[in-house]
Amino acid sequence: NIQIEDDRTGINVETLKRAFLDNLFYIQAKFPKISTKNDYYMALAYTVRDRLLNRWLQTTQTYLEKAPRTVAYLSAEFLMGPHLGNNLMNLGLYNVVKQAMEEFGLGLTDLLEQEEEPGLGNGGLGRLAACYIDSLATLEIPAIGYGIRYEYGIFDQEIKNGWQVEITDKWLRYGNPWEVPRPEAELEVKFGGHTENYTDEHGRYHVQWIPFKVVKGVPYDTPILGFQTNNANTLRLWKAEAPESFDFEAFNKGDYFGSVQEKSECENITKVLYPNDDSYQGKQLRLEQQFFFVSCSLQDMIRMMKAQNLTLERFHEHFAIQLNDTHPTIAVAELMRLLLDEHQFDWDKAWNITTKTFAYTNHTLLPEALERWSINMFGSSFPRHLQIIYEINLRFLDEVRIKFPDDGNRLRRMSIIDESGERYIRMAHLACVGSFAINGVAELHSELLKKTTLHDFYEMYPEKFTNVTNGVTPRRFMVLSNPRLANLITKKIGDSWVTNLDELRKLETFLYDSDFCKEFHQVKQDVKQDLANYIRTNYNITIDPNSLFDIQAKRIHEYKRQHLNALYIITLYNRIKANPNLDVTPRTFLFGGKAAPGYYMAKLIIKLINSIADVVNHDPDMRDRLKVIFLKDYNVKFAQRVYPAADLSEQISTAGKEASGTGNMKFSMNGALTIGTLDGANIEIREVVGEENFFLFGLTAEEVLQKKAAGYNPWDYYNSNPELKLAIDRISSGFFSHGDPNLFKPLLDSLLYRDQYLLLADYQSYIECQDRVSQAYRDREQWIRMSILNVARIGKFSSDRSIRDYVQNIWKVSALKVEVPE
Ligand code: 26Q
Repeated sequence: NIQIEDDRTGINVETLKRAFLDNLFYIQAKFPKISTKNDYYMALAYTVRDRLLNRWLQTTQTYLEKAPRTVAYLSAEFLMGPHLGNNLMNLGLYNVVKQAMEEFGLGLTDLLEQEEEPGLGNGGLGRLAACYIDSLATLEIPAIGYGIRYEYGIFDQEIKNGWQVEITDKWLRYGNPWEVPRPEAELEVKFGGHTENYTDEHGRYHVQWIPFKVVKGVPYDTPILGFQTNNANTLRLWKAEAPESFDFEAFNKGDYFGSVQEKSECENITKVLYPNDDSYQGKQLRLEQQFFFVSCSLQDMIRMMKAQNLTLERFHEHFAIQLNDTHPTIAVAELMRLLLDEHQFDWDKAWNITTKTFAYTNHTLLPEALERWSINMFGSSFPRHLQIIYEINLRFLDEVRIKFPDDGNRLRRMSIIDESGERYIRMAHLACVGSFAINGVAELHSELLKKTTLHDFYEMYPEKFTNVTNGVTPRRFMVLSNPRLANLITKKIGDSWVTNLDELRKLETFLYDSDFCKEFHQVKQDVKQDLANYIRTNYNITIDPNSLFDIQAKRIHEYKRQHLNALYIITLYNRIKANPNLDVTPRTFLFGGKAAPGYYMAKLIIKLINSIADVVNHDPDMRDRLKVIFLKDYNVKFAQRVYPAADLSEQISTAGKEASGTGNMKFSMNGALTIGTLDGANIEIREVVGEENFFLFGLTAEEVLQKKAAGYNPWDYYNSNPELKLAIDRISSGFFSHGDPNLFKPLLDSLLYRDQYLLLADYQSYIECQDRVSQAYRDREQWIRMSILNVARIGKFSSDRSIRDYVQNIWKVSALKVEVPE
């Protein structure tokens, strides 16, 4: 007795099966017999998409009609991860779809594996944007994510002979069922050229920008479902295309190749994501990417207000625009230009609107990561914006002079234009001047911003500064990625923790419930077994699920100190070689992460880890007590396998360098204990989980500065610490490089002659701490209790809390519940 329902919306098993076959036939154009796994994935993706469209369109409609205050999250990166599983979970369809697929003999996990994730980001900053739009939708807050639809996302990483090799990420190869192109909503973006002045019929003076070229921006929309709500917000990503209006054929008569070339130059703008993370390069194309998506997004917002019959005088009341780092900061100048030149506002009115619209999040203190654009380059692409920025700067410096008279050095330091040599625009300064709020991403980071990088701006505008500690979504990083743990938790405390993560505290009641502890331990063992199986299948290496899984997964960077971890591995290796019967706690060291393709030292660190792995994994003296594996192509999809399986989370950056970190939160949420420095959000994690449940080591941020000021000499540590010396000598002897003493020389020279990130200073503290970890792991019952307490007390680090902080302290927006008629 099957219920007849609409094939596009029905959610019982029979209807889902019918809809699936229907999509396989009508969209993939395949019979089951000749279908590939990917055909099945696509058919299922469309089946799920059909079932979210009504929520999405109702949400769009409701927002349009009610015109609520809306958050626009501007980010050059959105590192979304796979959509299918997330959407199934949010719709509450996971189990019924799993059953439907099983009745076809298809495994849902197999189909989920097929999805090629949109890797439209580098790491922390891009993934944060993805967590935030998840929480915005779940909290039913009207919001739009604006970004770039890169044709090629972050490169795929392969490892050849121990070295990283980059492969183009062709994520759109098989089509993207989650996006909807909206060519009817295209916009135009100008580049280059010059400006002209004119006076209108009222005698008013105006400036007009005559561009050298015009590029079309086409929006591609992706629905972002909230967790079990009707609200489905939009992620709107812009693709650059050549405009037809610009008649290349006619313009370049006889020059067919020339005209095709100009077209493809337009499309280059959104061709590829820049793969640098925390180090900036002054490339013109990158600047053009930033302006392109910013201009499209601002024009889009203005258009929406027009469609709602709202006056632009109220732009700042209708939109709160968050700048995800300085990457979209040219928005300050572009909104001014739109208001001044295209909507005839006077300066003061335009500036009032602009500075009530923007809020700026800073993600880094590293000076080499602060964006600055050479005046010549900037002016050649954006002549009008350069004028506007000069004017902003003149007026700003007048303000500084009033507040701090006779302080020429301060003026030079604070100027938006760096005039110390070749002239540059300092984007962080523009962001500070143009925004009403400025925040760091963890308490320490926000304090350091006020004390160091943005100190002058803090003295100028103390009221603008706040902190919003980062958070991550427990939907993707617990419920979806670790269903065993999620089910156990729900069995004990019900399921409301998923949207109210502080409720995990209730788990503390079961701390001495031995059945619960056993089950909790069993979950961890099962998940570790899963990862071990994966590694056996994909790497042909056997690892012991009873060993301590010690994981460092993040972008490779010297400040993150993957090579400090490597020095500990070598130390353990040396100890076992010296005494093969040593009673050591078996450990499996797992690494994952990409290096920026131009970052030589980071690539050498990958080679070092792989070289150590080669030796350690094949040395019979180790008797399988030590294994080292570098897991290739770490991305969101793979991260979801990794976090649940960790016993120990490595968060070992030099204090004061990691703004926040977010992997630290994801590991801890899944019951890993942290070995970490007092850096970024580690400090706050330790505060909430309790210092007895966190392995702390290393210098503090303050001590790091003192040590450097006092004339730090790494040789002192090398010469006085025999284990450290032995570890370093192992590398320099060529022991890990088939006798070649030169291979790792650049890395060792950097450690011994400079050691910018104080590995040698922190070495002893780190290995002592690691030895405490090994001891602690032997008392498994106590370890499990520490692990449970990490989960129970991690509620603060839900991105729902972060978004509530932004809403209350910065954006001042309200939720708007969407009704969906049956
Ligand atoms: C800038 C200009 C040109 C090319 C690339 C870039 C660029 C791109 C990405 C610069 C920086 C990034 C990414 C930075 C990043 O991911 N920072 C991390 O942000 C996380 C979220 O706040 C923090 O948790 C991390 O501590 C921080 O390193």
